[in-house]
Amino acid sequence: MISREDPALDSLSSLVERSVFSAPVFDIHTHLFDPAFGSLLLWGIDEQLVYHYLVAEAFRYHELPYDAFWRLSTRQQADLVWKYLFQERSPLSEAARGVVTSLHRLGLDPRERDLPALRKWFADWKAEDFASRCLDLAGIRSVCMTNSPFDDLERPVWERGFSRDPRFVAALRIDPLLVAWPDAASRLRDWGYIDCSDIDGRSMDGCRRFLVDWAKRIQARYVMVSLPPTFRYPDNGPTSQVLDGAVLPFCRESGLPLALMIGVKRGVNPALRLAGDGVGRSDLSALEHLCGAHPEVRFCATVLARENQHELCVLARKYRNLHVFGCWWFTNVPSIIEEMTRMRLELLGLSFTPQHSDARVLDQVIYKWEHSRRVIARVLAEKYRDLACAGWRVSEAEIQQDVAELLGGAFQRFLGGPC
Ligand code: HDL
Ligand code: ZN
Repeated sequence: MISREDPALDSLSSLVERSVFSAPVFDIHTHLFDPAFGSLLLWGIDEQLVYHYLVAEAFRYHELPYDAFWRLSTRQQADLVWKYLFQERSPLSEAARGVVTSLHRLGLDPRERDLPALRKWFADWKAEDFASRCLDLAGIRSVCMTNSPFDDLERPVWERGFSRDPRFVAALRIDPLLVAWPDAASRLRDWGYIDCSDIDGRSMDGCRRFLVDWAKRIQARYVMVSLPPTFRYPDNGPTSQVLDGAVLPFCRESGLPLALMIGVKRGVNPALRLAGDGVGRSDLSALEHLCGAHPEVRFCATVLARENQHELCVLARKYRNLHVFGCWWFTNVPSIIEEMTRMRLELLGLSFTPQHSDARVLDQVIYKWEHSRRVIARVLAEKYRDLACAGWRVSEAEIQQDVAELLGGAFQRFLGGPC
């Protein structure tokens, strides 16, 4: 047995950090788009500054009425965020520090506080070149988009067709089907899939045809939905009915996993628009019932409340058709990433995916992965040290194999093959 202070372990942390920082990542959930989507792919300093995390934070420092802010141009909104979060005080929050990290890794010095000069630097880039630059700096080999047929800007691009950038894979996002059936039904009726919005055999057959068509069109890797803390399953409501009538049969027949993101309270402060969503503690018995009642369906899950994280890990130990992923949204901060990753390693070994970026702006992948890799490396080194003290020393090759599992390998296997 060796002690934690054994000098032989000194090199372990740097070896683990080197392995984590050099491993290519499969970023399994983002809001980025293939450059073929044009302006839907957000990038550059102004888009970074008007990221809804930063807009919400900046509102805490000014009295501008919400509507007055929203009437400003993107550039004017960015000027305000820059003033309140970067000029008048230190950018200490995770999202503000992220802007600093991304600019620094792109070779820019944000300390110059010269927003016009930053804007000029970004203006010289083309989107597809900048995409390659950001993915290279972030060490990303594959990005999973969030693709919703209900998005009126995105749908026409898919319907027109385009040659795909192989680095950008698709996930079929279906929230309206499960949380706003009446609205979804009227769209499905417009598109000729159903002729009546009652939830019955006919409409559910139409809904399954819609899922088959769109999963094929976008070559979806999985199906995804975000659900409120009040989500219950089974119950007599439309969510359970559409799950049982269409979504679960489709996932069973297609073999596509269903990714559930549970715990979001949409529109807690509607005046903040995209920044106005909140978090609630969920009853994970709904997930327990889903995994138990449908053993032939594969479920991925991430939950938004810190209080739900331990029971999610325990649930994953009960059901091998449940894959835990990411530190979603309000848990995507170093203090909670560290706590969650340590808990998951201790309860699930390497059978989970510790992180996804959830990036909305291309530049963000640089900071989101830099910050998360640092935390994951720190926790992993601690667990390898514990393992060494128990009498098991790992080789560099074994560390690299474990890290590849965590940064996309385990998820790819759960998906059923290469992404
Ligand atoms: O529903 C989701 O996919 C969330 O990630 C929301 O898009 C949220 O606004 C977000 O960007 N979180 O990081
Ligand atoms: Zn998201």
